[in-house]
Amino acid sequence: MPFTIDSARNIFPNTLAADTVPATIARFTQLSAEDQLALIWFAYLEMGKTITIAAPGAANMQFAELTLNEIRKMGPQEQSQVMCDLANRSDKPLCRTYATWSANIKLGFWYQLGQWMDEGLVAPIPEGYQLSANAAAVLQAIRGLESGQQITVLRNSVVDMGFDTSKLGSYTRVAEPVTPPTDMAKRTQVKIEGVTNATVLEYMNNLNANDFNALIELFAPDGALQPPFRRPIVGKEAVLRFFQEECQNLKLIPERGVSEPADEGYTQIKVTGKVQTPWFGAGVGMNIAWRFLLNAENKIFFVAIDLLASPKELLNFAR
Ligand code: 45D
Repeated sequence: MPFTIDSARNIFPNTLAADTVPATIARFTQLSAEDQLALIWFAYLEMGKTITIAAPGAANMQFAELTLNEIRKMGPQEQSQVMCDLANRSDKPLCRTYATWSANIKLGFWYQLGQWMDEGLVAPIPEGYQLSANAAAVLQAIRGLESGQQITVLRNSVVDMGFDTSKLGSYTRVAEPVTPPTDMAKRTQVKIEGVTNATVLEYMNNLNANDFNALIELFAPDGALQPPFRRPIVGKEAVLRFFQEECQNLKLIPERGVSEPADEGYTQIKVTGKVQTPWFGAGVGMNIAWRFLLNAENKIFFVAIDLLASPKELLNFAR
């Protein structure tokens, strides 16, 4: 039977993803806006003791600057209101602007607000703020996660704020500029124990070099990529845009894998290893699986990227 995107999603079904992440986000979303903001603040403070977040680059911040300066000029009550509006996904002009931003611009925006809250330039979380019992339980759940899962919860909560993009109608997406790929001479080559497939190796090397134009040529025209906890992104055009908007300066450190024949001359390959985000560098290594399905022409028909439930999963190649 020929593969469909839907059937491809089930290759290597024994792969255990960190489902605690979407479960925690779902509980978080149920909380009041005040609780959400206070909870992130407390989680962020605690995590800051062990991991350091990198300051976003200027290229990243220029798009949020007008909005940030607007907020800085407001009185404290108005500032708190804006932050609650974002958490409430309200239909307000500022929440609509926020919704047009890429994930990295949203993160940079909150990074700056966090600095200003710390410095007293933006209304802080009131001292002695008491979390509700539910919010305290969610914070406790976040404490129990490994750092790669914690930063994913934080990232997803930020990305979900603001007005609902699906209700925006047509709009212009705002993303940081795409930087040129790494010079050929300076590129690194990955080695994967158990995997010699050229497409998989080039996938890793091109992504590490920010060479998205070469990377996208590894995909079949109707190929798809499924990021952690998201629906597949289908078709070369959409996948390329995703790479340009959300995948600059990642560091992929694949370790090992297995390669097996599948139906219709396809090949399925599972690779596990670590990924670092530019936000935390080597400070946080996320445990990741890539599940590739390559067509008979050795093009990527489907690849899923999973955040793994535990380091133990790095060695799970059962089908
Ligand atoms: O509300 O092969 C305050 C793909 C309090 C591509 C705050 C990939 C109030 C293909 C503290 C101010 C991308 C899929 C808020 C591979 C408040 C591929 C601020 C995988 C919000 C491998 C909070 C890549 C702040 C992966 C500032 C898995 C929070 C990448 C900041 C994962 C949080 C990247 C930040 C992750 C989180 C990055 C910066 C998880 C960043 C997380």
